[in-house]
Order: sequence, then structure tokens, then C-alpha cells
Amino acid sequence: MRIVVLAGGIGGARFLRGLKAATPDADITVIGNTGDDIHLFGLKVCPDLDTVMYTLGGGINEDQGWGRSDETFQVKSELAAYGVGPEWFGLGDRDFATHIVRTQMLGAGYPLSAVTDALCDRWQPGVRLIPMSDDRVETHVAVELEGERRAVHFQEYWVRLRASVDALAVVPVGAEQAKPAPGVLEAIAAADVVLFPPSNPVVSVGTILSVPGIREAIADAGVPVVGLSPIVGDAPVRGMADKMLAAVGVESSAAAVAEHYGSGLLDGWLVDTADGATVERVEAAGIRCRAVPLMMTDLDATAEMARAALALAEEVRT
Ligand code: FO1
Repeated sequence: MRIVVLAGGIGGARFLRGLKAATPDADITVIGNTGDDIHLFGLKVCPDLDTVMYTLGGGINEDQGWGRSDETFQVKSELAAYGVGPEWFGLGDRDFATHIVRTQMLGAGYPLSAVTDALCDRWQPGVRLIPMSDDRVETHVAVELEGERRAVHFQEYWVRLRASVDALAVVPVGAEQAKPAPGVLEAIAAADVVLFPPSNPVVSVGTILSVPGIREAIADAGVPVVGLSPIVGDAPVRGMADKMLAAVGVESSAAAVAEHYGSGLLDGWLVDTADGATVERVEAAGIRCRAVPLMMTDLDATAEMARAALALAEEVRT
């Protein structure tokens, strides 16, 4: 079975671990969000690609869900000693090696998709990880700070500001001019099923869908598209997705996210058992809906979620 997954950061990566466990013989292609990418110290950092690669490759800092395990921060503290910031983004020594290799290869003319393949050669994530685009797309967030309206990089909003101020707008800068990376449209066209994991519907899945051609390819693929709600009981399971949803005028609820994706895209939607009462509303939107446990408490629970998503895909397959 060929499965395509649109993944962002921590939630998407953890879901993929369960999907791999549930479908050991499947051919899984992950289309990774690159809107979170940031350039620091002359290096290109790709948080969502690295989180998928490290999580599935066994190098992730499990508690954080990002960055490397057994990390040290000598380079970071030396940079701070030179007064070179920003200090609010915690890059570890092991993680720096990934960004150095990536930046060196980009500088030599390799596209991000080839660089990602090379990095995955080491990590063997057990899926094919393709960036949504080889072109630069960076999510910026419009905020009001000290009475002044400004656009800040997503990472500054997420990490320095901790989403403590309202996001007035979320803009994937460069998306309109971006093209799907090589292999993205082909993977979607060849897929037996497309999954939207419990990633941030605005800045992760939404950003991937903002690359011209990707949303259309999925909508026209003629195969089941099934998503899992990142919102349980009107709150994000992790992260601050509610802040991002508010920026695009979507209420923080499992049903509202399904409606936001729309029945033109989604055939099926899994909500947590806590949101069982909302199944009817989702089905009224033309999206088949089931309530199952959606807390990724351990590998078995996550594998169960993946099996439920694939079962729903078979139910809606025409
Ligand atoms: N998240 C934080 O909350 N604090 C950090 O200092 C931080 C550093 C960091 C470094 C590399 C990396 O790949 C991810 C990092 N993240 C950090 C997480 C990152 O902001 C998020 O994982 C994604 O951008 C959102 O999915």
C-alpha cells in the first residue's frame, strides 16, 4: 500500500511512528512542511524536516519532540559569548552538524530535496521524506507589539514570544512562487491513501497545501483523504494550534478544523472520543467521521489511531 502523509513537526512525526508500526509493509512518503525553516548563523535550519528525520531515525530528543538526544550547547554558548544572537532558539552541537551539512550541500547547488535524501541516508527513517518545495517558503506572523503592527518569523512567534500575543495573520511568504518539490505530485498521484496527521492545520498542513498544485493534486487524486484532529475537547493536544486557528478565523474545535479543510479535500475525519458529539456536525459537512481515542500516549495507541484512519479510508473508498 502506498501512503502519502502531509507532516509538520512533533505531532506529525509521532503519528508517523505509529503508522510505520501499523503498516510495516507500506510504502510511506512524507511531504514535509518547510514553512518553519529559519536561517541562523548563516545556516538553514529545517525544524519540521529534522523532527520527522530524527524521530523516525531514532535521534530525537524524546521529551522535547525536537532537536537531538544527548545534546550539548557549547557552540551556542560560544556564540552568546560573542554577543551573536538570537539566544532564544536552542541549537545544540549535534544539531548544528545537520545544518552545516545541509547548508554546505545547498551552497554546492543541491536542491533541498536532494539534501534531505542525503541526510536521510544516515538516519534511515523508513519513509521517503520530501520537502513540500525546493523553493524558499517561510511563515511569518503579523502581531501587534508595543502598539505597533509587525511581521515576525514564525519561529520568533512560536519560540521567543511563545504565541503569547494574538496572531493577526499568518503568511507563508514565497508560497505563491513555490513549486512542489520533485516527487511530491508523483507520490500523490500514485498514492492509495493520503493522510493528514494531527499536525498544525494552519502552519503545517496548511502551509504544505499553500504550495500551488499540492491541494489540487490531493483533491483530484481520486483516493481517500483522511485526517486526524489535532484538537481534542476544543484545545490543541500540544502546541498552540488554537492561536493559529484564530488567526485564520477558525474556532479551536475538531469539527471546525474538518470544515476548514473542507469536503472538497477531506473524505474522512477522526475525532477523539471526547468529541463524539461532534461527529454529526462533521458528517453534515459531507465528511465521514468516526470518534476514536486520539491521544498518542504510546506506540500502540498511535498505531491504533493509524489503523483507524486506514479503516476509515477503506470505508469511504468508492
Ligand atoms: N522549540 C522551542 O520551543 N524552543 C527552541 O529553542 C527550539 C529550538 C529548535 C531548534 C531546532 C529545531 O529543529 C526545532 C526547534 N524548536 C524549538 C522547535 C520548533 O520551533 C518547532 O518544532 C517547529 O518549528 C514547530 O513545529
